[in-house]
Amino acid sequence: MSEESDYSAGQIQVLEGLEAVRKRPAMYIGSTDSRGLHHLVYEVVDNSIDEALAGYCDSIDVSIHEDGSVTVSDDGRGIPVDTHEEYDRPALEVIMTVLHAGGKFDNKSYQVSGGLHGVGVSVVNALAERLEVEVKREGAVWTHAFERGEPQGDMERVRDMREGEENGTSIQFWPDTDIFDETEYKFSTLANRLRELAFLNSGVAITLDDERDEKYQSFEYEGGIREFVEYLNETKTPLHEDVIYFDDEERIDDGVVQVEVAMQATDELQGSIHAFANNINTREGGTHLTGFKTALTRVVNDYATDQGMLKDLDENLKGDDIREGLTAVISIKHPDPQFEGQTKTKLGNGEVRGVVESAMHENLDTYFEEHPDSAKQIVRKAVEAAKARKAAKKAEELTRRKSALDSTSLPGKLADCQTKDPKEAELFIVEGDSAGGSAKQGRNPEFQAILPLGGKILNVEKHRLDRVLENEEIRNMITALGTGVGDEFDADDVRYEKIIFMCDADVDGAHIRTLLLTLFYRYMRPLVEAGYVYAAQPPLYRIRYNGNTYDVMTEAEREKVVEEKCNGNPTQVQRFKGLGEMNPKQLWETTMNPENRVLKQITIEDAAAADKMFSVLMGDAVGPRKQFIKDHATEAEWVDI
Ligand code: 0RA
Repeated sequence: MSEESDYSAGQIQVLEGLEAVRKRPAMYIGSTDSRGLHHLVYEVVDNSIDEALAGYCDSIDVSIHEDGSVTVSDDGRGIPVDTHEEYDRPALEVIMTVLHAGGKFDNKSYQVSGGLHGVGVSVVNALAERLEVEVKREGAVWTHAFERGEPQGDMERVRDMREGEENGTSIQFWPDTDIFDETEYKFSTLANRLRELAFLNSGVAITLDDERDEKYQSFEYEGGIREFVEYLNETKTPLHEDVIYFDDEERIDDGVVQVEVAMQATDELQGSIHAFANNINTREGGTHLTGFKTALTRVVNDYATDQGMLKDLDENLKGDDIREGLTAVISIKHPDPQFEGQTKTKLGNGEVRGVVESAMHENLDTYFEEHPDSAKQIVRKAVEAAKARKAAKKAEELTRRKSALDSTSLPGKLADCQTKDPKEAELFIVEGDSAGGSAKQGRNPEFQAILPLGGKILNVEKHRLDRVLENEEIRNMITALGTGVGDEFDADDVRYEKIIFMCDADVDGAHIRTLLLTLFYRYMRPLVEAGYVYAAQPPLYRIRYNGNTYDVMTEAEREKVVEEKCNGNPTQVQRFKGLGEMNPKQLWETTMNPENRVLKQITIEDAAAADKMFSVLMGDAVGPRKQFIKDHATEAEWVDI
């Protein structure tokens, strides 16, 4: 008898199902890169979390082993081991091999269920070179192994459970190296998601043990998303001590929607609102977030009006005013969530909007009545934001050029170029008036414009747009660019499609370049995204040998030139300490002439990194600042501390 004929019709279907997963893994887990790899762990953990939500499990342990495999263990009821009638096989085998059999295979065991793709643990099995399950249940220990989804022998009853031993499930899997481009698990990636899950499911203890280099973390938060907000605000300055928190639930047609909200205002300028649905981070937002925002704006405005706090502001607070510096976590649990959007992280269920709105109205109103000090802090902060918004609006209008051809309004310090074609025109933003002078003499005036920056520009991290625009250097720059700023910003009006920061190759130069990057990232991001922003790379050394001249950027290059071009002979080396040390001709030859120069195009990641660095370095919290400096000590490209 051939092996195939052992298979029943049901088993053939199972094999076809697993084959489909292996053929198109991305359809089931999103991708086969590092994200997909990590998703395997999340999928298994989600099953344990479901068991916790059903009230049967309170600890989950994840281990990364030296051989690249991962084990997820929980103290839930254990995967059922009795015979599944339809398949006439142990339920454990059915759950591990039948697509979507998961936890819901018998008349909806659970109210709610997570899992971004909701695909179930059989998908993990199909994409694992090997997977071993151990279940403790019904007084015994049961094991079954699989390879690429296929059962290896039958489920075995290994032994009786010992006294005091708890029910539970333990799943170890080895990701299939034929499927995944990347097979190395990252501790921090797993830790971040597990921490998030522990915040979202209060009382569940989750541990992560990395046996590869003995890293270990455990997460357990009795306070749930209240503690999540405290964690997010750890490096910030809250404006009221308490974290505002409520939970509520509402019946809908097919069950109950649970709503949980936690929030706390800080003195930051950036707000951060995190919305989750069934433990999934809905980065694209959705109906729960919309309901939250609408109700927040209403409740805060009503309270502020009642308290007479909007008198010297002749309008209502806008949503953006209220959310400035606000940290919030919204978590809803729904019996049948619909995920939409590009990355399937947008909650689509229409009824949720109203559910969250009315939960907010009832609970936040009450909270404000009972905690007037916190309520007033939130309103004061929003009023301040509204005033700044109005002041900025006026300043924005001042920086707006009247028309594209109107050069009378250009700043006096700008030496403009002759061409009016933005595609050809270059603007050099130069550190220091003396280097600015050399650049003006050295440039090609046909297409190169020069704008010197006198002192340091204002730190944009610490101030809102109204204060930023009080700074003359910044106003000059925006006027020269022609784009306007804020609501008035229009990238299509840009007068130069190459905007080149030219700063000294020293600490101050790095600082100024970082400030400029932050400014562009915050207020003129489309110019960075369009690839219009560059950093000039002035040389550090000029080497002369045998009538030849070599300009080099780094110490290593200097050594290389001396070795290769000068045969290791002693050479005449000039070190440029700053742009100001180069004469106009040198500046042209080394840094400005398109034939020789090296420009570094600024990517959005560069700009975001600069922005992040400023938030941390200039923020009020000392701990994160020290940590940041430690972490980045070796890669101090933009800053020198
Ligand atoms: C199906 C049904 C039941 C539990 C589970 C699956 C289950 C799956 C996993 C995966 C990891 N840990 C798990 N724990 C449980 C319900 C069992 C019952 O009704 O007793």
